[in-house]
Amino acid sequence: MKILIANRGEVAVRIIRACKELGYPTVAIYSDADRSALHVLYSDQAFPVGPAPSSESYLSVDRILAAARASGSDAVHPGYGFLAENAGFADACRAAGLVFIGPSTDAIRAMGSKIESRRMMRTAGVPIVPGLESPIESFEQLESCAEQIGFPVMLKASAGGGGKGMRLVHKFEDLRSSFERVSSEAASFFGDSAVYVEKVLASPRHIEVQILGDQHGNVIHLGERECTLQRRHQKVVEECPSPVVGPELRARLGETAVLAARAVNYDSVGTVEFLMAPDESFYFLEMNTRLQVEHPVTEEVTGIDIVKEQIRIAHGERLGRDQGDVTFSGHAIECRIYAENPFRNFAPSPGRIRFLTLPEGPGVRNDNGVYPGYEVPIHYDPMLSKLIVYGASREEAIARMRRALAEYRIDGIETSIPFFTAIFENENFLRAEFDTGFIDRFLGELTADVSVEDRHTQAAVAAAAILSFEESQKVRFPEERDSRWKRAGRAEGLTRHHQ
Ligand code: MV4
Repeated sequence: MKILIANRGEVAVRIIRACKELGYPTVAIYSDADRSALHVLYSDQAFPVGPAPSSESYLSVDRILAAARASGSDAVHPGYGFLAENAGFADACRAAGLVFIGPSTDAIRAMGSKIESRRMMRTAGVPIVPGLESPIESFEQLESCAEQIGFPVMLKASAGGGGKGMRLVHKFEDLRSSFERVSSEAASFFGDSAVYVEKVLASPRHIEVQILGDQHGNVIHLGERECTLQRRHQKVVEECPSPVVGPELRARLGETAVLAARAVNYDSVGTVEFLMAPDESFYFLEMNTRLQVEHPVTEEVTGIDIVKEQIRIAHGERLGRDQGDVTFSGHAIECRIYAENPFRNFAPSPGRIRFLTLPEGPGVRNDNGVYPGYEVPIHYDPMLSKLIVYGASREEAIARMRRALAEYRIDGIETSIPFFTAIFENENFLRAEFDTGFIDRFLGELTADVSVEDRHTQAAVAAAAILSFEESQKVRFPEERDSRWKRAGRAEGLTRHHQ
């Protein structure tokens, strides 16, 4: 069973590892910018699929299918991003006689429409955020809905997701312009102008449940992940379990997610996202019909290899376990390490990695996609690697993450590591007191929120902190550490000793 991985970077490496352990040969694809990427090095075969821009390579269905044909592949794993939730790609793979390692095309389609999925979920008995269940047909309809719900309201594009095509409306006067804006953005970005309105949840958390389903009607859950810490709708830190979810709430979240998955005959690895209010009420947000970036934290706590399960399920195997066999032990945390400069408003920082040593030791896992000497291309998402730690408790995991972040040495490009170092010192984070607004407030506090006379002190302290951080990260090559004289002396000593 030869598997083509239609992706790049750390996720391609992760999938190759699972295939190797299952005994399946792997085929990588690569763009012109990725000839020397790690996933190409680790695969058994590699096929070029076009120039650097992803629209001409990693998003080219025809070129990927041609590579699958040329390599004699039997199956395609889409990873995440790129074509992972593209129903047309799943169909095209299956039409070409390939196993698509993902759910049915119907499930992908149903979950691609927020309005459609809300209706399905309500019918299945899954709680949804109160609001419309059909596209807004006129401004008058929106007016009366918004009055009924009460301000603020949220306008969302049906084809949106992950924070795209969404608008918070605080007052009646802004309703019309916001509606027009979201509708036209939805039409131009997603080719679907359908928009609906819902109630705004105050201070929510983002809690998601990992699902496993097979082609024989079995569905189980692997517990929740805490993904509340996000910056511009990009997750920053993920934890398993959520520090605010106990066994009883976990069981209810899990059962609800299984209900959601069953409603679309879900037959793969997937994730049901919920918004959770401070009173622990939770509402269906969306379902991701793919493997997710943050899957490793669930793997660490359940001991289940989610990628291997996904491959087995796609080949028609039954889930090897039922809900009672799933146990949770300890605590895992993930940091997404990006090639971006947190001191320059997170600007991308592509370039050559001159030096790299990854943290190691007890409870540390790197799902890494780069190596020293590698040039980080400007063309793709700048995530380099994921640092995952495991501990018996949240406290141990946090201590381990601090230790691992301090061990991380990377030179040549800027990374988000100093940002994480600061988060793991924040009192509110340590007490697990945060909502979706945490990161913005935290970044604000780092810069503003100081009286004028304090600013100069603050600036000096920040400058000192940055300098000291950079000093600690400074790379010393082994050659530079001791002089030629010392080494020559040692060699001489050794020679003498052996004489
Ligand atoms: C919301 C919300 C509050 N109320 N919907 C943002 C991403 C998209 N998947 C849904 N999002 C939100 N929808 C209602 N009715 C707040 C957010 C939200 C958010 C959600 C999860 C994680 C981070 C977030 C940051 C800002 C807003």
